[in-house]
Amino acid sequence: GWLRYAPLSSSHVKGHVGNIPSTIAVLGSTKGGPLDTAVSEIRKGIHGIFGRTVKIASKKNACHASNTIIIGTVEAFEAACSDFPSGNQLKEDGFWLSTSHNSVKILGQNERGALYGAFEYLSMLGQANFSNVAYATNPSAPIRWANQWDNLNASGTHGSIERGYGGSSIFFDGVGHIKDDLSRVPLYGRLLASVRINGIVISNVNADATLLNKDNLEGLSEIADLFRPWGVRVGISLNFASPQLLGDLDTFDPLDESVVTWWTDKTDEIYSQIPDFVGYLVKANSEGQPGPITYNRTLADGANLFAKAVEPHGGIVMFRAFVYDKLDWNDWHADRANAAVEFFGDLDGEFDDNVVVQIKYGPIDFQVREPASPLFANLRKTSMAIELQITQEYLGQQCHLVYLPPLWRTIFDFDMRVDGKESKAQDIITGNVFNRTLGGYAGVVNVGTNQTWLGSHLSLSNLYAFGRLAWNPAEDSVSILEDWTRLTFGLDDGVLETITSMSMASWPAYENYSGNLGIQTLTDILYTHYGPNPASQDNNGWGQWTRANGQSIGMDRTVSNGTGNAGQYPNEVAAAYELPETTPDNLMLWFHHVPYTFKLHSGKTVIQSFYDAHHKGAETVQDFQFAWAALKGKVDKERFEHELYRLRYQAGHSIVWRDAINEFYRNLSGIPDEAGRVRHH
Ligand code: GCW
Repeated sequence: GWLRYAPLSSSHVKGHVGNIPSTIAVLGSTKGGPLDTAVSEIRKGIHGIFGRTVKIASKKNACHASNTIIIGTVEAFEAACSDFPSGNQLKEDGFWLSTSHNSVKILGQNERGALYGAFEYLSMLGQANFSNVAYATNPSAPIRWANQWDNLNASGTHGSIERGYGGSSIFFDGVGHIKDDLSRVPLYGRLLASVRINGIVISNVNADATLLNKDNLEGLSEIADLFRPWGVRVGISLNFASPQLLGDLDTFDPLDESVVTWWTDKTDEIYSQIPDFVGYLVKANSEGQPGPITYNRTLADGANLFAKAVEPHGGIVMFRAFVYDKLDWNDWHADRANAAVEFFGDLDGEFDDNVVVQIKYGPIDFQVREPASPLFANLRKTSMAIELQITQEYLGQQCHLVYLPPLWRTIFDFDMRVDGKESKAQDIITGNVFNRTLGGYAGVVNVGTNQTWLGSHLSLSNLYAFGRLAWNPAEDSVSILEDWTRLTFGLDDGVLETITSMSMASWPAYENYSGNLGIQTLTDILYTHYGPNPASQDNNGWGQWTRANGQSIGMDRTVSNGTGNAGQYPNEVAAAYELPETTPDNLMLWFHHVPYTFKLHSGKTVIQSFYDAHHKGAETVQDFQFAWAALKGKVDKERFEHELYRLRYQAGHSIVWRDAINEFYRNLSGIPDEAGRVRHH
């Protein structure tokens, strides 16, 4: 990954090596916690980058030692040394970093913060950044979690990780147990900690009740022990019907006394083994999963059941808003995009304080372009987290390079105009708009046993960027990428330039060759979620409809004539999405059903825009393989060849996409490409 600590060339370090402190003084506990990890990481990093050994200074002289890195918690610093006024600026997990004249101070609000500060310092050194800095930094929100969709049993889609494209699970053996060999776990913890992720849910939201059996809870506790030194707390997904599936109850009604007792006991059992267990993630009444609605109870009743069980232990319940029913395709007014607000809108204020509603970024399902979920603007008295997908489920499954932060930015930056005031989605998620103290980010990740972690080296920039954005959602996509590139591939300008420009071009290109104008990805949605299959969207109950016929295309989500979805947004946004005139081209077919000959703001017709975009997208990625090939000798052979293979594949597959989509709509509409590029059979 990006934690290579590769040696820097002498030209980069010239005149600076002497300024790297030769000792490290540790303030605070050193009992195998994150602070200990921070110290060994710094020693490892400086040794790797500069070939120098950093000695541990005695505690006695710590406060006044020169040529020293002082690391610890603010509390320990104040106890041992002196008041630290800047300590007041720190929130949970925050840190202070100062580097000047041979002296470095890394002070965390807690041990985890100190570890984050250590990684930040190493990130500077790894990029040959020797500048003097002095600043405090804090997370935008307390919840910064990875969600793995790992299965205990190798069922479901793609082996033992649902939507896994980087090998099988590092946690489960595929036949119902936790693995004996957990050696990848601390390495994953290290990656997560380095980008300040503080929690991980290790099991699939399509949950298996047997994770709660005695053996597996013991294994879970081993996993928690391996993540703990990295400041990563462990949680699990729950199967709502566990009291019946695993226990011997004949009900899982959340209001039934025996069910409440079952969950309370089970939760106490977990906490007796894992005192810092972070909490539960729940997918209920969605895609065949059991839930409270089975017993005519509300989703809030369901969430609060678990919230009460974890509350005495300080745990959190992440309750997913991805709840929808299959719909009648013949009903013009039916709309899956309405489901989240329909299911959750009326429950605002009904959730316990330690419940966080976890909302996918858009109203459907991780598509290449979606408007922000309207639910963000509809819950004022409920804590919320955004669910992003690092896993490239609909986005090329890690076989295509698609750098995702520019997509995420469209959501973060979107101003929902709640009560007619600025209310960007990113400020809602952090809790700032509605004054919530909990909130944050869940990133679906499919790290597996593959040596590259995700199946492709370049996909890792998305995991790195997720952490960076969860800390500060206002960060710029390019600067995150540049840091990642230098840490991953070194400081060569050509490498930096190539990877940056390719990555930044990749999501727009993927949108262009898969599905533009807000029509969704047009991938196969019935089986693989991979490759083009525009016909699969319609004529079924899944509600990812395009409503394409011979004359027209798009979902009519207007209030006046359609599904009413535009009306779920606050007034100003609703008014804009209600009319084609004020809807941006990139969401035109998301909100409007129009003829293929409809003229967009760009001046092009819908159909011509399809043709042009698909050619342009495929053309863009043809260049990637050549740009990468030009880096021969600048990237080690193994990674060079691995990526070259991937990018060549992507070039070919983009042409498959281009022709499949363009031919499909040319056949359907009977309108030829003005540029005459479409093949005629
Ligand atoms: O996007 C769909 C995926 C399912 C997934 C579901 C969800 C875990 O295709 O594989 O199930 O969303 O997010 O719950």
